[in-house]
Amino acid sequence: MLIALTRPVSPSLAACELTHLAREPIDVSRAAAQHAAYESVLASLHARIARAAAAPELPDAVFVEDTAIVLDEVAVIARPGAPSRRAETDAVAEVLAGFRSLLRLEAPATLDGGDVLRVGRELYVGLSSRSNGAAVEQLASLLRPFGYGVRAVPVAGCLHLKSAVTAVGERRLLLNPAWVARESFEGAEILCVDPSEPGAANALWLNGSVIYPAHFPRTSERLAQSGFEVIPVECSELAKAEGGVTCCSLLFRAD
Ligand code: CIR
Repeated sequence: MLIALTRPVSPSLAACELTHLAREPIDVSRAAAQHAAYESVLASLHARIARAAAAPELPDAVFVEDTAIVLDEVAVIARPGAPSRRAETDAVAEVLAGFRSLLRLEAPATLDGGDVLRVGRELYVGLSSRSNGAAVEQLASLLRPFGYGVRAVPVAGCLHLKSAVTAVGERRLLLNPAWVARESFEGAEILCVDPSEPGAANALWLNGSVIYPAHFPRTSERLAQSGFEVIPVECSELAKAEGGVTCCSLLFRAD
C-alpha cells in the first residue's frame, strides 16, 4: 500500500517563511481548496492519505516534506533549518511511528527534507540556506547501516535541492542547470526545464505519472513530449509560500 502523509493548510499560512520570493497576499481558502485537489490526485493514483494533526499556529505545517526523510527501512526526523519550523516535526513523527522505526537528526545539524533527493541507494543532500554539512555527516552515519550513500550537493539561487532537481523515474531527473550542476548526478538521464520557467524542476513522480504545477506549461509540454503522463495541479497559492508539489506530501510504501 502506498501512503501519502499530508497536513492541512494552516490559517496562518500568509506568515510563512520566505527566502527568494517577495511576500504577496495569499488566499488561504483557495490554498486549502488547491491542497484538497492535490490530495484527490494522490488518491486517484492509489495513495492512501494519512493526515498529521492540523497545526493552525504553524504557518508552514502543510509542507510536510521538510520534516522527515522516509525510506523503506526507516524514517529520519529532520531538524528544519528555519527555527519557526522546528515544532512541525512532532506531529509528523507521531504518524510515521506507526509505519517505521524513527531516527533523528540532532543539533548542530539542520536539514529540510526538501533538500534530500533519493536516487536508488544514493541520497543527494543540497547544501542550501536550510541544510548544513553536519546534517550530511549525521545522515551518512545514521543510514550507512542500511546501505545508503549520502552526498552533499551545492545549490544556488533557490530554496532547496528539490527546487532545482527532482526524480521523474528511477534514473531520470528533471533539472534546472542554473541552480544545480547536472554533473553532480552521474549516470542519470537529465531532462532540463524550459529556461523561461526556472522554478519548474519540482515535479512529483508517482506510479508512472507526473503531478505537476499547472503554471509551468512549457516544461509540462517537454515532459509530455518525453512520454510522461502529466497531471496538472493548480498550486498558485502554495507557490506564493515557496512551496511546490513534492513538499506537500511524504510518500512511502507500507504493508
Ligand atoms: C519555507 O520557506 O520553509 C516554506 N515557506 C516553504 C517550504 C517548501 N518546502 C519544500 O519545497 N520542500
